[in-house]
Amino acid sequence: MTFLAARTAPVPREGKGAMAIIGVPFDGTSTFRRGSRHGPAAIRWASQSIETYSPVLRRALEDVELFDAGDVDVAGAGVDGMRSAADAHLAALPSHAVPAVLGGEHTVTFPIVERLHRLYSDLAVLQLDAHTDLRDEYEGLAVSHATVMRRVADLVGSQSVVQIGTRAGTAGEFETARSLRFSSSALNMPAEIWSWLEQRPVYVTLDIDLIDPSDAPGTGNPEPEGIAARELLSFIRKLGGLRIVGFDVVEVSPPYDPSGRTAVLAATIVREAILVISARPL
Ligand SMILES: [Mn+2]
Repeated sequence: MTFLAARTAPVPREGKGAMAIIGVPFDGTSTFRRGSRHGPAAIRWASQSIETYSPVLRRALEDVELFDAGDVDVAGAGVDGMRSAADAHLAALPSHAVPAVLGGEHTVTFPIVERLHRLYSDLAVLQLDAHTDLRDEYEGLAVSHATVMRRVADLVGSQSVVQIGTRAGTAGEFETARSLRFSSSALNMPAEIWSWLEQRPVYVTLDIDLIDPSDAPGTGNPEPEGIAARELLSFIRKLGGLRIVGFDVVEVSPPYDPSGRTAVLAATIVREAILVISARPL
């Protein structure tokens, strides 16, 4: 099954403004409870239940060069295997295609950012997440769902990372967060952060646990006091002013939400993000 209205044909080598859905069904380092490897399939399935048209944005997915580039093959892979498989999957796409990545645990962000950082040396990363994900090491792993943003910051530079929605982490992580360009538990950014982001290519990584568990219970590590789904969607619709070169929605874990509403929300976020980003081709 493909994402709503997406074509299965290969992305044309020429052109611009194409978006490519990519699933990374990996949850190998999840510690508390696994299940996000089922995220890509659940989000694609849930997407069939929503409209292709956004009445707020007044655009439809049919207006977009949208392709579903399938899942990265991570069967039996550890973190290193996942990283090389994801990199190879991206390498097979034309560089003009904007990746729209469905996780999987948050670790899947790292190989995507690594590749985009090779294409855009001034890449900024906007993280929407309940957790800071800034540990230096976790359970013996340097690259895991709990360290992923530390590794991203090491790669692109702390001053190139903006995190919002973060409300859980260790004292040490919150200390590290002070070295980032911006870090806040709220979902608003000062004008100077917006204008800083407007001046460079941006990758957006969205951990669904940013959302309050009442709106998104299907995730591995739910955190109370979260952002409402409605608030997040209006934030996403404001991202049209940025030059977004890729994004992901990670940590949707279908086994913990028999209602399916977390996956429906994720599909809606992906639709709105695609419509906003594609309205402004790279
Ligand atoms: Mn996270």
